Amino acid sequence: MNIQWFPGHMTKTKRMMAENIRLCDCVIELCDARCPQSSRNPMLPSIIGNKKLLLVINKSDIADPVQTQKWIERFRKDGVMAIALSCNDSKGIAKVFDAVKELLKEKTERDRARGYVNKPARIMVCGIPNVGKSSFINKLYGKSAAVTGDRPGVTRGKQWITLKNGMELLDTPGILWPRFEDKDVALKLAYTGAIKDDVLDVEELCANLCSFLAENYPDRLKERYKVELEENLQGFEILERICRKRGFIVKGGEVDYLRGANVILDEFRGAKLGKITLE
Ligand SMILES: Nc1nc2c(ncn2[C@@H]2O[C@H](COP(=O)(O)OP(=O)(O)O)[C@@H](O)[C@H]2O)c(=O)[nH]1
Ligand SMILES: [Mg+2]
Repeated sequence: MNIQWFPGHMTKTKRMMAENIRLCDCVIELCDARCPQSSRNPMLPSIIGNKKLLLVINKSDIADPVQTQKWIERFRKDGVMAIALSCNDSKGIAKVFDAVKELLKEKTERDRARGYVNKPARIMVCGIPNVGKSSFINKLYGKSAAVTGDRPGVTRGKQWITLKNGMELLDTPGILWPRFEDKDVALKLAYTGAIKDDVLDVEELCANLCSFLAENYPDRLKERYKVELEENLQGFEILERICRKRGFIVKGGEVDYLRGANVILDEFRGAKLGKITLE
């Protein structure tokens, strides 16, 4: 989470990732179901080249299911195989393996025709910070994964883990930098916690989130914070109302916006406001 992404770092990451991807048959990119587009790194397709890509829309347990389904269809229309997953759910991993098999079907057949039977599919996982890479890898390992150790041609220190179904997984994920060139994207990433909010004005961030919620999920705000939301209420006004309702007042009767903002952001990230999608 503390990685500072500067251009030199990005170039290095890109090169290392390209080296690793060359060793794989399939790249699994994780994105956040609450903002599937904003949580992707647009550079990835260019370094994947002709390797197969599976997009796993993670954290679907805390995103709006209707929107998640729409995103899956949208990605598929764009030629990207996408599936929804939650690492907090005990099920779902079979879907991932089925999708990988489907993606690699032609390659498997080609290998077989050339006499390579049961050549293990090699997978690597990548995604921006906090998207769930470690959780996902643990889920892929399941209960009985074996470390297969270094292999010829593999960058020193790289380890392949043989999964229960025989597929091989690179044990370290590719950490992609988040997109922050676009303010709208940066805001969504900050709401979800993918960008640390100490680089942003927390009160302004929360006021923006309040505006979004008032427009798209007003009932959630009303229900959670027991506030009235008449039309055209500005983000800061909503934040103020919530603060007053919760008694976040400092000496002298001033509204403690910062405290309110931290609480609302925490509650949003913890899905206390229900399953919400930001785009
Ligand atoms: N609700 C929910 N939280 C998840 C899911 N996957 C991961 N997380 C949480 O997201 C945070 C970041 O996960 P982590 O695996 O460390 O992400 P990484 O930085 O990409 O390795 C942790 O608090 C996880 O518990 C998921 O499917 N649903
Ligand atoms: Mg991690």
